[in-house]
Amino acid sequence: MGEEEDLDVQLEAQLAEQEEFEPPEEFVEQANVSDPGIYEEFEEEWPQSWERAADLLDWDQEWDAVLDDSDAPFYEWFVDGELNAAYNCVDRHVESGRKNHAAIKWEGEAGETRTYTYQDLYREVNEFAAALRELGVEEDDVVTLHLPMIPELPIAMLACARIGAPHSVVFAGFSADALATRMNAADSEYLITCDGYYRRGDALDHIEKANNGLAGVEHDVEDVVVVDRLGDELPHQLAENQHDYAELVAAQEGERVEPVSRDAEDMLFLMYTSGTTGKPKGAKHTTGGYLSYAAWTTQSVLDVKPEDTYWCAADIGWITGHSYIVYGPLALGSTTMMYEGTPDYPDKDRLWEIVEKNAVDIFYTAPTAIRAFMKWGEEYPATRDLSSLRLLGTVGEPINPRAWKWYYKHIGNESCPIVDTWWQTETGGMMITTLPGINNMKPGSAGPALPGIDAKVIAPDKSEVEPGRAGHLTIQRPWPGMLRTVYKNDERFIQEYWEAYSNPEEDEWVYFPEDGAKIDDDGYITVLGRIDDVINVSGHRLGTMEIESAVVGVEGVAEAAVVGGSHEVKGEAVYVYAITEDESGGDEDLHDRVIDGVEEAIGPFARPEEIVFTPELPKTRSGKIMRRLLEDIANGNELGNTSTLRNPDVVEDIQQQVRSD
Ligand code: 6R9
Repeated sequence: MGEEEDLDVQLEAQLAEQEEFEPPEEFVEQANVSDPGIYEEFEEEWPQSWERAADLLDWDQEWDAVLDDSDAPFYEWFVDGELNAAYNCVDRHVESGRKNHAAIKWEGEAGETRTYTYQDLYREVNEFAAALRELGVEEDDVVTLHLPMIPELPIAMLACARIGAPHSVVFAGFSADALATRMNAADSEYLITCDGYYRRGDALDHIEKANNGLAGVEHDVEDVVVVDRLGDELPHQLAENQHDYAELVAAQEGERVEPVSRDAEDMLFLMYTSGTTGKPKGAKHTTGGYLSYAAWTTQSVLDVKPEDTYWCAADIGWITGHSYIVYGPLALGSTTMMYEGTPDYPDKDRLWEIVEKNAVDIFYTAPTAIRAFMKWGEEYPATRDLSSLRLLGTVGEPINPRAWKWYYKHIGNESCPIVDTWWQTETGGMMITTLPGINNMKPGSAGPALPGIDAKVIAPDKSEVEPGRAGHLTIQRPWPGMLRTVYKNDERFIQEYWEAYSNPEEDEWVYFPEDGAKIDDDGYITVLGRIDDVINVSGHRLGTMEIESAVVGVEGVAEAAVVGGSHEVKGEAVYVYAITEDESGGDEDLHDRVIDGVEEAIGPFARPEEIVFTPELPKTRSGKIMRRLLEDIANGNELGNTSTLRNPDVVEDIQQQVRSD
């Protein structure tokens, strides 16, 4: 072994053992936030301290009060303030002399590129806003966007924001049924979709899905706008109320639409997310609080500066893309990257090629992607020049220390801090993470709560748990980016998020995110995962109840239980245990129909990893399915005591089936 190699092995061993990492000095020197006093400042001035976030925006009307908590937990932020989100993300950068700065840099899957300067964005957002108005979209009408990662998606979001019409973006991978469910829940009468898009070189039909979805919408749909992504590759006939996006925009050439002044508390968008029951919840986010919070966390945590090329490799169809591809970076006037395709097409160095080509400064992705990169091998990033990178981030699920260190070394060249950011659809933006210019990093632990955020790990009796012990994560104070309610369901809002740990008589309100966590002596929080019936597959949040109802809907299935089993790359994978109606034990045909059923009800990303047909499900004496036990089976864990079961014999049978697959 050569000397150099020797050294490498030594360094590797050192890295494997190291539990704490300091941010590099060069990073700290240039960081947007590097004064540790910020934590104290936020405490001393709270809630006034949040003006710091709101001050990042231009307001048409200054707020009268930072926080109104008189009707908690229905908090209001920046009371009576007025602003427009599109103005803040587009116009003001044009007005301040940065109109030729790139706003969106888009890479198509097949290598085509498009760059929108702030001026280009201004033009198209105005023209599409004018088109929406002409179609009849009014302020407060919910517009559904079912689009993949093409520039028309953020443009449509901003056009909606400009005219004060809340958008509800439905991830393009969601099925026709899932689209219909969300349009029904939001009473949405407008849909923006596209003919299709590319995935690994194949043209996928999307408009068929839209049409099938529309068939399931219970109210009249006024208009559908169709972006022509595939041109001649997918010829299709538009129905009478369907319009071609490009034609609509062309017809409005040169039109300008005055941005509507929205109350700070007016809804900016709805984002449906999975919960404990089968019905997705519409998280309602506001214009003032949400946008302030997205801008502030983009600046303080992601360290984004106006001259940066910043890339969040998520999909805009999820909250991460809303806050950290669209609203945060554009509010700050930076360049935000968008990539249409998959990370391994045409080859496994695709993302690193994009970083190299665009000299990306900041890169933000999910642990599931990092685990896939690890599996593919370090040779893929090694062939590319990644020296433009300054900061790395992760989001969506816990990151194991090994993956963290791989990311640190092979992507960040041991010179980029990593922010492991814990947050949720409901929180609007990041809540628990290190500030990269201040805190040391501990692989596997997200970090302390952000300034102004009061996170505690507590036991069922509401007492704080000792450091190192597992408990429930709670947030003990409101914050500007929080959801305001579950759309059209205030009761569910209280039930899901506040009931568990609040004390309404004393007017004490505690937010419960339904995650388990532990805290260490330095106040660093390690998030352990969901404690409700939600599983996290490749960073996608899925309700097991939603999947169960899809499985039970398949002809021939009598009963089903769905749990998450751990998976090397996906984090968790979907395990289905199903009882067949005729006790036949299920065959290949039924197996395939269960897969189809799940893909139809939710989408291909929810596809079961394993389907086990069983004559019985393990149940307690009171008749409850023992999900824990099914989880242990999926994970190949030792099973504890099964004697409390009504039917202990069934366990071995199920276990054997899982093992033999
Ligand atoms: C932003 C987003 C939220 C759930 C959340 C938690 C998990 C997110 C995490 C994390 C550990 C992190 N989660 N970030 N767990 N460490 N850094 O992902 O929103 O799709 O609503 O999922 O994801 O379980 O409760 P969402």
